[in-house]
Amino acid sequence: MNIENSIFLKALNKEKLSTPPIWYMRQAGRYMPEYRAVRKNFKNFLDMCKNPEVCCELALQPINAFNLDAAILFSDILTIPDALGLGVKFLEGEGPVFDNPIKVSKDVINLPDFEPDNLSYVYKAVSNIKNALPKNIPLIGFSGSPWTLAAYSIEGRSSKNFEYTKSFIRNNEEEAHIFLQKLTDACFIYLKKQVEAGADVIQIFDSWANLLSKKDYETYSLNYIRSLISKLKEDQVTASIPIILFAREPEISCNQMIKVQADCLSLYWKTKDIDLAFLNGKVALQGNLNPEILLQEDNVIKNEADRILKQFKNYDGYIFNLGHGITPNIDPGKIKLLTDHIRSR
Ligand code: 1CP
Repeated sequence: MNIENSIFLKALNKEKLSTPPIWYMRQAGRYMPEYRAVRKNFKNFLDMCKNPEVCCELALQPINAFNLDAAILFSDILTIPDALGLGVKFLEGEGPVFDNPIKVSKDVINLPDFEPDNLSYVYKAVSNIKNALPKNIPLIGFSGSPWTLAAYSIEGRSSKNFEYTKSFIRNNEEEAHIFLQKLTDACFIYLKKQVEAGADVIQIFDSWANLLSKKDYETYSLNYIRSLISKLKEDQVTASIPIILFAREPEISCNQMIKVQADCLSLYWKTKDIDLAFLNGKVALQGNLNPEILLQEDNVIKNEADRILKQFKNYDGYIFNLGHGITPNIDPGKIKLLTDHIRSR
């Protein structure tokens, strides 16, 4: 079996399949005992990401455990801000914390150029994972969206509402756009390097799409995603690579979202009123089981999976996934149950 037989790539190409391909956002991570056994050897999470052999082992853990239809690079979206000198650390129980966040407008002007070779540990992880994977399992490379990377970089940590970020963009519109453009250029070269190293598919995570009003979403996020995708589609190296876009609860509908020309939309679990008749043939869809369902009894999980399978049954190009990442409190046994159930339908 080689990569042409991949049902994941077929679905991304909008082919109808009797059983959907399956992978899970955050499929490698703290919910797996195998992951925790490796993680305990590193104090700072980003140090672990800087070790390509370890990243390879971690990316393969869920493939070996659940026989999934796609692997995802083991890394994090915050590698780019770290490479720009913002000093990203992941402290126990705190999430990401930046030593040198963007606090005032001149911090944007003083940023160094993005040096793609600062992230060669990521490209090495990609090539290691690609070499270790079965030939028919595609590898997903990824980046954050420019907006999501800007939000963490300005706030300096995670937050519920990112109030400082919102006031920064209101008060420093010009520098905000300079920063977003810089991040867009960095994401493009970073993703291109991942493809050169062996990534078969790209996913862009706009995890903080929900912070912005409809108008601001267009201005500060979607415009830059559109520009990133068009650069990838115009470059010889990346032109034929399918692009998946995940946006968490954006103010705009899927019908509007397809304007950015992603090949597949990864649906947040709360997404309502998906206009399947309009979208069919235009874009592949991925999603969107609520990860919290995985905390419930087996029958609840099976019923909810059946409801989703029925919803997308006649859709051309459907990938089963969650509507956001697996959380650390989920029992890996539930992932096995869900995967087996979908394949048995
Ligand atoms: O201490 C630990 O063990 C760290 C936990 C962890 C892991 C396993 C973090 C910190 N990142 C990751 C890996 C990761 N992150 C992957 C590869 C693993 C896989 O998917 O199998 C990917 C694709 C990401 C992407 C990522 N990082 C996103 C986008 C997806 C999403 O969930 O919306 C985001 C927002 C991040 C930031 C981040 N990194 C880590 C945490 C805890 C967070 C979220 C912080 C917050 O709540 O704002």
